[in-house]
Amino acid sequence: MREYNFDGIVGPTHNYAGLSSGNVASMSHGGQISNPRRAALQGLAKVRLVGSLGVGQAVLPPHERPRMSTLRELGFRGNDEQVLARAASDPLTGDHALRLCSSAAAMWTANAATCTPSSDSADGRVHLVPANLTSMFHRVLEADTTVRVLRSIFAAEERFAVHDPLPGGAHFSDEGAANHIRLFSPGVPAVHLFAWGRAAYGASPAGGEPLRFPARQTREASAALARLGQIDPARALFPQQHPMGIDAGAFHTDVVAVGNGSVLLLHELAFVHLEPLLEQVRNLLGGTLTVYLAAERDLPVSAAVSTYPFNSQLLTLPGGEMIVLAPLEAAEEPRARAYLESVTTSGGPVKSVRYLDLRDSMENGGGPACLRQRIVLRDEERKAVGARVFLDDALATELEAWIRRHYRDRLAATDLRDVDLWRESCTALDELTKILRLGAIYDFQR
Ligand code: SUG
Repeated sequence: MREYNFDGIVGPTHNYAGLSSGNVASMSHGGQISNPRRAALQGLAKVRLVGSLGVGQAVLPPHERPRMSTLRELGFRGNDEQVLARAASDPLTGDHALRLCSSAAAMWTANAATCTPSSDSADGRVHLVPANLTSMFHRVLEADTTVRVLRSIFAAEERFAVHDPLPGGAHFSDEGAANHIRLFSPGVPAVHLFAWGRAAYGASPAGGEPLRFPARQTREASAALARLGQIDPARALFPQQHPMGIDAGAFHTDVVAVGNGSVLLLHELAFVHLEPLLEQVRNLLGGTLTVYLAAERDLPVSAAVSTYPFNSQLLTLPGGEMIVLAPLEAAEEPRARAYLESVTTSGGPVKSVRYLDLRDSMENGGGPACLRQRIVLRDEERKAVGARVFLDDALATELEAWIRRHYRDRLAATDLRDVDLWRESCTALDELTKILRLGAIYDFQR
């Protein structure tokens, strides 16, 4: 069994549209000029680094944007050029629809799906539930393409189950693996934490509700994910995201917690009723749980939200020790840096930390952990994948050349209406599906 980090390639329309209420970085950078090429190269540099550490690495493609089919569904008519022009200047809503339909947010593949490894599912298959992302309209648009991408990659049905996204709109609002933590320790079956921020039915949750920002994931969605993954109910826990954490900008669990093996890094405002939860996890793991808990007085949650020390990749290296890949912003915040240093100098399994420049993704609220979907595969499962998505030097070189050939280095809000941007993106993505051997996954290819 090996963990593969499936990173989302940053799309050609990466831009700052200020779309995500409750995501402080997205809200504060709205309107800024973006540099899609630099953003994509930063992402690729991380992919290369993880691959060079001997950790499993793969990629997932961007989605087509602007999403022309959605603009047409919203009533913008005419040829491509006219649709874009009309969506950019609606008398009532201005360019909002165009901004919603142009987001490159599919790059944050932690939100693409929730995955259960075959070792943890009752039927012995790998289960993938593409996230419906119904909390944010610009992200709802990802689900159908994600289904096509995952069904193309994980096509062998005797080994992989790629489910439909959860039905039912807001009641089953699912944000994917950003709210899922899988912990394990040798000799005991894995434990799954499916976190959620609000209850769609019944009395309001014991831990209270956020007042300022929306809670995205519902308890009902989390319960469905555990069922679909066929996880032993005795090993699935459903902690509530702390409403004070959400109100401070921790819209996903992975903004304030990260786990790997039997190691958990988290902020005290990650979950409500934290002590009993950790006790339960420890018992389920046979006593072996190492927790690095950051207290609010040492590392305020606002600082964790603005610098993302927990939105790190906590990786096991081939030699068995662990490394933290954190964003550069966390190195620049003394309390975040001190926290991560305390983890690596504690004598525990985490031996080192590396800081990465992912600023262009960070400015939309996406750190190292957001950019990747963790998929654990057995050797024979990996071999059953026909697509060319697993990283090697040749693929990295081709992807870099592809980015340099097709991506712009400057994008303002007014560029989104440019029909040439749409055409360039289609040309690029069409080429990418050939590089990655994915077949026809985009509307414009069908
Ligand atoms: O859903 N940002 C994303 C960031 C997702 C981060 N993912 C995880 N934490 N796993 C979001 O809020 C901003 C787009 C904009 O404003 O242009 C955005 O969608």
